[in-house]
Amino acid sequence: VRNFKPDVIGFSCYIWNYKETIKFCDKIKKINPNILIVLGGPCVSSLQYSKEVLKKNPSVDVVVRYDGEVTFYEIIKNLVDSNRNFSNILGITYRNKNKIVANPPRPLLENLDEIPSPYTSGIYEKYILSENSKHLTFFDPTNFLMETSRGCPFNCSYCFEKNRSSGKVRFFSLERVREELNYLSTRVKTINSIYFTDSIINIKKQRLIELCEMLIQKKFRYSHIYFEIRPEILDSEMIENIRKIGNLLVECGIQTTNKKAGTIIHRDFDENAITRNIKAMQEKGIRVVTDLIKGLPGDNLAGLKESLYYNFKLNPDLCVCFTLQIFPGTEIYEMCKKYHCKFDENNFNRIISSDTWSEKDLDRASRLVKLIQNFQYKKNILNFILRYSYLRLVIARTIYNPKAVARSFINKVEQLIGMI
Ligand code: B12
Ligand code: SF4
Repeated sequence: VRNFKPDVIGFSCYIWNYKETIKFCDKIKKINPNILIVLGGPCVSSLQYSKEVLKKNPSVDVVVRYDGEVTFYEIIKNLVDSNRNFSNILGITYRNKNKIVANPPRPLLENLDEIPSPYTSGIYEKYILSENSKHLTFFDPTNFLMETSRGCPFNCSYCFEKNRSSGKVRFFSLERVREELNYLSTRVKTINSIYFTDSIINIKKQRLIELCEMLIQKKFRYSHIYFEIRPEILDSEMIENIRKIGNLLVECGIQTTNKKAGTIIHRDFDENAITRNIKAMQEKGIRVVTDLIKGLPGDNLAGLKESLYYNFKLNPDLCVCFTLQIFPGTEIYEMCKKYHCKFDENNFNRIISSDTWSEKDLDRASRLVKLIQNFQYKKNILNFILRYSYLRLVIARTIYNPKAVARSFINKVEQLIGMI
């Protein structure tokens, strides 16, 4: 900040970096109070919370709510043209002298292709792949994020998607996705992984099939590909196309098998469809990770044990059981009073107790989950690494990028030692 002397600094806020970000903002303002500090990201995007963020943190000047590209551009343009008059910029909450002002929401950008691609526009190359970016030591430039859609038609009460897009899913055109993948396959030397950020990649069957065809290209056969999927809405044709990718890891949200909790979070457990489709993927050798949430309102220790037992029977490559986090701007945040949910603001908003969960039970649940996950990890790691597709991947990566392979091997050994 002292050397570069910026006029504006923007931060992306997620639940995992929000508190640290605020500390940064305070330090920046001490160095130069004239720097405009803009926050964006899911953690600060809800209307109500954006006001609270500004009220509690005098070092923050503007909060951008939800989609940021056009809004951030307008803020910068406005700074250049009219010197901090933000009254006409939609989708922001900001400080105007001593008042906190929330402008009306910005209508959703319908044509996502209007957003310049970070890859094909050359931005990625300029700032991340170039020699000038060597100082970004925290950043592994062999891992890539790809976004082919935004939004989700479901409305799980713990998730912020509903407020962001009111159930609407918007898509980048497949031509653009193809161009981005072409860019990666021709311009980037090592692609360790591609993580698709789409909330539900299988929301449209034909698109998924076309995407799979793009990924079957030779260049991506040596990279890890990650999809987030709703297993209930898969079918055999989708599964067959996913299989062809070969080195794919599919993450399936199950969250809970408990009926009461499922109703509260608007996520009914469709046992037949989930079991059928996960089994079908496993039979075809697709690696599956299932997700559960512990601490949901309506659920309890006995309910969680049933969810874990169901997952155990499914025998996925990994079952991850997260602790419920209560995000501002979600329905569950509003429901806290009704279900007496207490959460810890100093521990990433993790649930502490509720009507159906005592602190003791949550603690027992955490210990149980740790035990099961350790056991499962040790049991499955051998199956996992002996799989043909994985061995092929490791051999190819060792030839292409021996340093990266050595680094990830050391990480894995450290993890294993930590678990023992
Ligand atoms: C990829 C991803 C991950 C990856 C991260 C990889 C990486 N290198 O970033 C992994 C798998 C590691 C991950 C893990 C977790 N994740 Co995650 N993840 C995502 C996912 C699927 C995509 C994020 C993304 O890049 N989206 C695309 C970009 C373009 O969208 P965006 O980030 O929202 O940004 C837009 C706006 O918010 C805004 N904006 C963002 N920043 C800024 C900054 C400025 C200045 C401005 C003006 C605007 C702006 O403009 C952007 C463009 O419109 C999202 C869900 C989703 N579909 O977005 C969840 C999501 C971000 N994850 C979430 C969570 C909860 C987690 C976990 C905590 C889960 C858990 N319980 O353990 C972990 C914690 C990770 C950690 N570090 O501790 C939540 C965060 C909720 C919150 N309130 O913060 C999300 C939103 C999922 C959800 N629906 O609830 N995650
Ligand atoms: S949790 Fe997944 S399925 Fe549910 S609303 Fe969020 S993105 Fe959609």
